[in-house]
Amino acid sequence: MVAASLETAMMFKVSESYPSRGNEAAILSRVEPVVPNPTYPGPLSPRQLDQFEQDGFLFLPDLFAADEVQALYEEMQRVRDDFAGANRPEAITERGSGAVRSVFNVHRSNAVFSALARHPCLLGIAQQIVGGEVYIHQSRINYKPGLVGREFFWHSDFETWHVEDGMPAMRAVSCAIALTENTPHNGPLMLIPGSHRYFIACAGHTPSDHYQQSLKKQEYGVPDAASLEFLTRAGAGIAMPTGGPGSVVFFDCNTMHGSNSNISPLPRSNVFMVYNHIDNALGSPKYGLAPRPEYIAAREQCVALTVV
Ligand code: 6CS
Ligand code: FE
Repeated sequence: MVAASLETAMMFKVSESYPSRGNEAAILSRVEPVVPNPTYPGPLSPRQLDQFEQDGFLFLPDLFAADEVQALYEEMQRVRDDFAGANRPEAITERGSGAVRSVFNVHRSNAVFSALARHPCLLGIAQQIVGGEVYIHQSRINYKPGLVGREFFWHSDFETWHVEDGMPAMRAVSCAIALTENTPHNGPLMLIPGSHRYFIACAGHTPSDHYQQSLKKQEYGVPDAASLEFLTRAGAGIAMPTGGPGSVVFFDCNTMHGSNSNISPLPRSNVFMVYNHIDNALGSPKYGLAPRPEYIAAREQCVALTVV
């Protein structure tokens, strides 16, 4: 067993670090495998798993039935109404309008979204992709309201989670569940296929308490123009999976993604769950940064999830 655990440790020998937030931008190679154990049991077919491994994301239209999503949609409205004007830290408001932009930590604060985190469709696929037991690193509802929902500039989530949360390795996967129509007009998620194979080191030293700005408008930990052009040309351009409520995008923690502002009158509301391998728990943030709050990056009671 020692050999096996040593082999696993070597397989996930994380490079000294994925340096970032220094003086220079750089394009580095990914260390970890994208799908470490393709034989790990789960709902995805071999072809779907290959597609995820290749592109760094997988779009599953209609993963949830309409009545299931309706319940999530109604709960999402209740959460927003509860948090609107409550001045609670988990609720992030939009620049300018003050509308609710995001509510974090819903997997812990809300029974409906806590059950969603353990839904067999989501949890089973997440375990299959990362190749083991998982816990929730972060959950959030991004409301992107009509007319005032602002953009999320291009970024790799892992770049932020590695530097600001001390996430050791690329062993996490996000899923975005559409709670409203995601159309080409209301600021849907855009991803760069193949970008997950490169780590883009970003220039610029991280301000303290950066999350207080970055969750509204991220300006540090964002890729430079040359790196974005490289990724877009190296891959298949930019993908923009659109679909109705209940469609889901699973994307690797390091896939470059972003979304435009929503100038349509219709909301683009999604709930995000981030599943982290149970052996990839957060360590110390890099460069002496203070740990971010628990509602953004879970450190306590991070136990393996079981399906509901
Ligand atoms: O800083 C974070 O953890 C958040 N920021 C973005 C833009 N995406 C991931 C996550 O929600
Ligand atoms: Fe993100």
